[in-house]
Amino acid sequence: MTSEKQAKASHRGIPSSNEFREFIASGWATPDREPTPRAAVADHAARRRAMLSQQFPGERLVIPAGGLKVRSNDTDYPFRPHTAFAHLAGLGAHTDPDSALVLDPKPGGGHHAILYFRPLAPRDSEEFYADSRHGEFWVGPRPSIADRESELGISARHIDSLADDLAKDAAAARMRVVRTVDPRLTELVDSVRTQAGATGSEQEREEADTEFARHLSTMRLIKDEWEVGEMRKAVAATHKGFDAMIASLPEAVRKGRGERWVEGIFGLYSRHEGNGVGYESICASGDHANTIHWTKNTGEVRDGDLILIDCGIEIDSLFTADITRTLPVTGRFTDVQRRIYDAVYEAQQAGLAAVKPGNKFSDIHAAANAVIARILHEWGLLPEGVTLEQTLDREKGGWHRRWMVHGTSHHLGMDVHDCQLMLREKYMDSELQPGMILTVEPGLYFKADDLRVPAEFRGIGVRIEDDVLVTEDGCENLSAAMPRTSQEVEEWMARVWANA
Ligand SMILES: [Mn+2]
Repeated sequence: MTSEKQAKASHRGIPSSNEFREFIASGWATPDREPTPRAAVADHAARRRAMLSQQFPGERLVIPAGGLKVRSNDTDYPFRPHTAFAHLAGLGAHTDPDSALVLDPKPGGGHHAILYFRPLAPRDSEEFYADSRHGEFWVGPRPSIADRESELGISARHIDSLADDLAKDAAAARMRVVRTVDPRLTELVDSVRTQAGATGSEQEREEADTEFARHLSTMRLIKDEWEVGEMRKAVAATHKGFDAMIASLPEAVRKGRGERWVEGIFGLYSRHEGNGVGYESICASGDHANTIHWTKNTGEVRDGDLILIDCGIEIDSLFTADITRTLPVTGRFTDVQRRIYDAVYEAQQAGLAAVKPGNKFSDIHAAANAVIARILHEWGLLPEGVTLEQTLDREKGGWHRRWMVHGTSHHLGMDVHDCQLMLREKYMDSELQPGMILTVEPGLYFKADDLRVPAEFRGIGVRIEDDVLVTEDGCENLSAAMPRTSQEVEEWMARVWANA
């Protein structure tokens, strides 16, 4: 509802005489704008809101988009709306900061959806020319109330009326807010509830809010047809970015600080194809691949290295891919690199085979891990005397996890770690259902200073990650067009370089 306050700069002067204000407000052509067409996502968002409405009958639900966060002085971080807001409003990257969606209970049941936001200020306002954070002269136009209403098919109101609207009949309706998004709006809801004499303690009300946030997160578990389509676009864009990174590898080697060069190439594609990167890109060459989330990307890319690249493009609807490929910088795996790569590939195949309705989410990890454990056992890396059965024992085993400390899968969608607020037991023990989208990403990590592995293994890290859709009878690998076997990867790289 309100962005973070920026420090005031006192050295800037804008004329403020009445003569100037009249002058700058006049002499502009009348805007000749068509009403914003209804968005393709509008019907899907309406269905999501109807589902939410059924779960919280009679309650007033407040879902903030969030506001601008100060980076330093008078500069802000790029704005990205809260995912629950984007999902339920049907807005994406073009959301205005300080927006909020309210589901207001109707007397006869159901809810009335209202988008609160800061519409475009008229040209005779001071905001137009003097507000460097919101003014049209500074940051460009915003939609009008009518624009948003026609785009989304819901009511829209000025954000300044939110406080009064929330206070109206506040005693009659229980109210919930997603607490973590907009501190000032949370504060407002808290004070309205207290003044209205809401039942329960403050702590109980906060717990009810937390449960609400969890419900919103869980709602995104099954993707509708439109969402699956968006995921396909995100994956296709990410594929293009990978092609470009492969093309850039020789230059990355030559230039030095090659990890940043590769990261930058992907960043270019992410901004051109979509809204940006879905998460900080991991461009990890050589031993850096053994840092699971290596996002510093300060290293060299050297001939003879494997470079592990884990990145995804977030498209304008905010759906993101999350794909990892591990590539030999020269275009050819060495024998030992191939051996380790093929082991991870085999584990990934086992994980993919476990993605089908009826199986549990945790079965994917179990299947991939069984392969990892078996191969590490065959390679003689488990401690002397530890059997395969022992290491696979959930309570007392786990030696093989030294070389793969992360999980194999997570849900994916508008957040790279989608549905993150689900309770852990529910997340892990849930049965896979058609419409879920998740990653399958086993890895093996042999750090340069790992004295428990043969010297030739040290400094090699491999992860392979794909994005899969659970179908009626198994799964569809949405990123199947991106080569995965060691031989296909080599052919892919040769093809990209031949066309470069
Ligand atoms: Mn991932």
